[in-house]
Amino acid sequence: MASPDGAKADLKSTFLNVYSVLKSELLQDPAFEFTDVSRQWVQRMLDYNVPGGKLNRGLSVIESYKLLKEGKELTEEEIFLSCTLGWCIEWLQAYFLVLDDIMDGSHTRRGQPCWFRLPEVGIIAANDGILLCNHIPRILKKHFREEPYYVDLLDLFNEVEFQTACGQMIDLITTLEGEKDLSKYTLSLHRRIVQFKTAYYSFYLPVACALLMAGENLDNHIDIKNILVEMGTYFQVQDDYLDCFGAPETIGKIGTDIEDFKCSWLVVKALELSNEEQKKVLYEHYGKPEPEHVVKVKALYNELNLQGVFAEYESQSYEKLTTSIEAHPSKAVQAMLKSFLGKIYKRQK
Ligand code: DMA
Ligand code: MG
Ligand code: MG
Ligand code: MG
Repeated sequence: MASPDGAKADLKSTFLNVYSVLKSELLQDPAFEFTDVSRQWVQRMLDYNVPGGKLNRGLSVIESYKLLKEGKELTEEEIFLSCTLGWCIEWLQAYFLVLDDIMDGSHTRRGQPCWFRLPEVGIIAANDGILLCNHIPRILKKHFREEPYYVDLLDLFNEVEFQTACGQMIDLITTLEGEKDLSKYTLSLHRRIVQFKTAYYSFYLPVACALLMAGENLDNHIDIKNILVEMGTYFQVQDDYLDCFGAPETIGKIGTDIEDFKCSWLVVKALELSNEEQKKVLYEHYGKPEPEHVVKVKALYNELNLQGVFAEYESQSYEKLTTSIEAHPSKAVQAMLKSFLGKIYKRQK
């Protein structure tokens, strides 16, 4: 019998093979007359932005579908279709990240320069983002048009895209010059931002895809959705934490939240725990691009022991999530949600 690690590697290589298939279909798309130059551009843009991440979101569609099928052997067709939906989520992620990096003024992503930072790309990256987004309905049309759940799938992607864009909007407009007011940075604002910008597309979407493939009606699974949104919130708190305390070599990106005046979980906690003196430090130095200001903010985070506060939050979230998962009536659903949680608990990247 193959070892669990071997099975994992197999799944990943199957998944990557499906990427090559989807990519070549898009590069032969009859709706556009590709020239060699334009085909090469798209090919390079896809290879640079789509497959280089952890692939957790994409892989979890297949894993979730398997667990929902309670160990029944999947057909070739089912494997291909679940991988394809996994890639649609990775495409969606690539689309949001290409644009997010422009808007956040980031420098690196997945251990390489952000796409828009390449001198020959620059602002063309904005249109590449649009292309990535447009690829999704093309992939869905090609492979799912005949499926009974096609309309629900399109609707799901549309809804989740809209929610994510709204989350990005509130993430960005809270940082506007003239609005720079730390007193509005509360846990409830933070929750709203991260629920919309991260939780729906990163956690709910993969499982919702698996549920649709399994013939389920999503309206009957609001309880699963609620747990996944909680998990996604915890995941984005980790992202906020790693932005400051993670190792750039490990997370593949250099944090910009302090410079960008982001409503990060860290600044919200810092505000909660600060005395008047410490609050002054935050008001003076948060959201300024120069390193001397960033250093001051980081020193305050250490003084307030935010690493310890985060560790406490992390174990509490894990316990709470485990309790809600175990309250779910279906063992298959429990297994699926637990595998999801296990993947992100105490992640370093
Ligand atoms: C990212 O939030 C959210 C989306 C939808 C891309 P973020 O800017 O904190 O992400 P990152 O830290 O990866 O730039
Ligand atoms: Mg960002
Ligand atoms: Mg952002
Ligand atoms: Mg971040």
